[in-house]
Parts: sequence; structure tokens; C-alpha cells
Amino acid sequence: MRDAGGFTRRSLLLGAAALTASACDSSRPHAGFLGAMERFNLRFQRALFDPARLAPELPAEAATPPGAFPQYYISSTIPVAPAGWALQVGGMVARPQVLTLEELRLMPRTEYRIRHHCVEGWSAVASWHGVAVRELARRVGADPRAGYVEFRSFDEGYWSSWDAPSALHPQTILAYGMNGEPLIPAHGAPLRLYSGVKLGYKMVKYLTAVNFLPEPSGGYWEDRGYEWFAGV
Ligand SMILES: Nc1nc2c(c(=O)[nH]1)N[C@H]1C(S)=C(S)[C@@H](COP(=O)(O)O)O[C@H]1N2
Ligand SMILES: [Mo]
Repeated sequence: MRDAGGFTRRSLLLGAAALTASACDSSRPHAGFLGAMERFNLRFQRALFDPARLAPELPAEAATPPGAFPQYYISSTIPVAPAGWALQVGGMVARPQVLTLEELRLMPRTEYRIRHHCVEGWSAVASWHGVAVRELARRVGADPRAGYVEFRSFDEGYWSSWDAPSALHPQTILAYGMNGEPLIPAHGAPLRLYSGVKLGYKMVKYLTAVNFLPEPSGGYWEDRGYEWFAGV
């Protein structure tokens, strides 16, 4: 997509991000503020980033070579899932549930190969497979009035909250596999969020819980000044 100035929307975004954000592992002082401006901003972003738009699927040749896909976690060592790990699903839902990986694997499977965009400026390509968040929402009977979805993890409490249209986008999945293989710990095992509609830091790895909420609950980087919506 090109605007009148001839820049792609993505290069503008990544350029802006590069100016303001030095790295995912450095904190920035000014936090976002709530209120009228924030609501205006959300409306504006929803118009700019059509929540129904699909990220382009890429051919196998486009895949980043094995081992070259960067790996991020805020813990000092690779986070390891607690024994008896299961995903808690709650908040504004009719049927709160605790789901094992086996139960998630039995749900409808979504798989795609798309490009990952980190706010630091790098991008990489892999295929991901898992269950769509909207399948999960259906299973637990999420209240349609829940406008936000929060994702929490066992990586030092890393978390993010999303607008419901982006969370329920068909390409937003709870991924348990990458490049046709089970997800490895460095990339968020046993379960991570993946999506074609958000920047990397919104895609929480090492998931523990998914909560459907009436209000957004910030996020690890979002509370350190990174943009909350972070659409791609
Ligand atoms: N739990 C957790 N999730 C996380 C992060 C993290 O540090 N901890 N980093 C985020 C960032 S900044 C990016 S770019 C992606 C990177 O995913 P990858 O490590 O599989 O490349 O994970 C995101 N999810
Ligand atoms: Mo990132």
C-alpha cells in the first residue's frame, strides 16, 4: 500500500519506530496517556489498520533459514514451562476453562507463513500453526461486550492486551508449532500468540492465561511507552 507521498505505510511505521524506540530491551520514559486522545487514537488506528485485512502468505522459499529467526525473552535464561502447564481462559466468558496442550491441539488448526515485524526494525519469515483465538472465544462463550483480550505469560510476567477485533482476526492464533515442528522453548513453548496484524512485542510467548476484558490492561512494553495498538 502506498500513500500520496510514495512511502509504504509499513516503512513509515518502522521508520517512526526506529526513531523513537531503540530496542525491545531498553525502556523509554514517556508512557501513553488515557482518555479522549487515546480513544481518538484507537478509532484512527482501526480505520488505518483494517482488522479484516489478511497478511500476505509467503512461499516456502521466503522462510528465514533455521536458527536465523531472532529469539526474545525478558528472563535472563530461556523460560521453562511449569510442570503440569495448562492454559487458563477466563474473564467475561460463559465457561471459564483450563485447557491442556492436547485439548488445544484437538481444536481446529490454522497454519500460515507470514512475515514477522519487530519494532526494532528487523523482520523474519516462518510458518506457524495453532488454534485461532476466535475458536477459543467460541469454545468458552466469550461475551461480545468484552472489547479487549489480555494475554499473560510465565516469562517474568510479560503480558499484552489487545483490542478484540485484532484478537479475533482469523490469523491471530495460539501457536504450538513453528515451521511444521512443535514450538521450541526459545520461540515460546508450549504456547505463544502469533498474528499477522500486530508488531512482534504484542505476540506474547510462554502463555499462561487469556482473559476477555471490558477494558485494556496495558502491557509490558506498552507500559514502558511503546504504542498500545501496534498494528502492522
Ligand atoms: N513472553 C515474552 N513474549 C514476547 C517477548 C518477550 O520478551 N517475552 N518479546 C516480544 C518481541 S519484542 C518479539 S519481536 C517477539 C519475538 O518472537 P521470537 O522470539 O519468536 O522471535 O516476541 C514477543 N513476545
Ligand atoms: Mo520485538
